[in-house]
Amino acid sequence: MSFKSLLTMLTPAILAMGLYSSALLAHADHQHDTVNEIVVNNAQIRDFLPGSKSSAGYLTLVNHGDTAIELTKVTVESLGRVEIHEHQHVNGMMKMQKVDTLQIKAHQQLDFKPGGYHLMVFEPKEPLKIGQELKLTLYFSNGDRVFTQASVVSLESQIAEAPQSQQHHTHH
Ligand SMILES: [Cu+2]
Repeated sequence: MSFKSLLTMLTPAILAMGLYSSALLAHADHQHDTVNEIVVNNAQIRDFLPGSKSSAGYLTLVNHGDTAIELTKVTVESLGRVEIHEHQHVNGMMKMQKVDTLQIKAHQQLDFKPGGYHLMVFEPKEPLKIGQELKLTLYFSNGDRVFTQASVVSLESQIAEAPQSQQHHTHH
């Protein structure tokens, strides 16, 4: 039996379990909305460096649905503005640019990480604290919204947890 048909068989059970556990674990870190078949994990917001007007955020997004979805907006509690950015090589330089919508194909996993897609966050309403949990909301073009809790992390811990970082690509 293929993995996919197994998954199809199991999906109703998984959905039922998900609904049950999300009701029980309303405050769990990896809370997600199973109805949308979109799962968000490991959301992190890097603490602002002294004097810096922006910081970065990362997360993992999985579309378990059979159709593509489009992420159109992200908001984070206590932060005035959040943008979705991507990195691109332009004439041998890594540049980042804002993207308005981001498509996640059916059954695709998208990792927001250093050197790739990331969130840029601006305008903190008060200083962030390491370990603090902030409510993060993802908005999709079909009207769906998915909530998660993002942890505030230090730059040091974020570098330590991101060994696949491609940030230094421009230096060879
Ligand atoms: Cu950026």
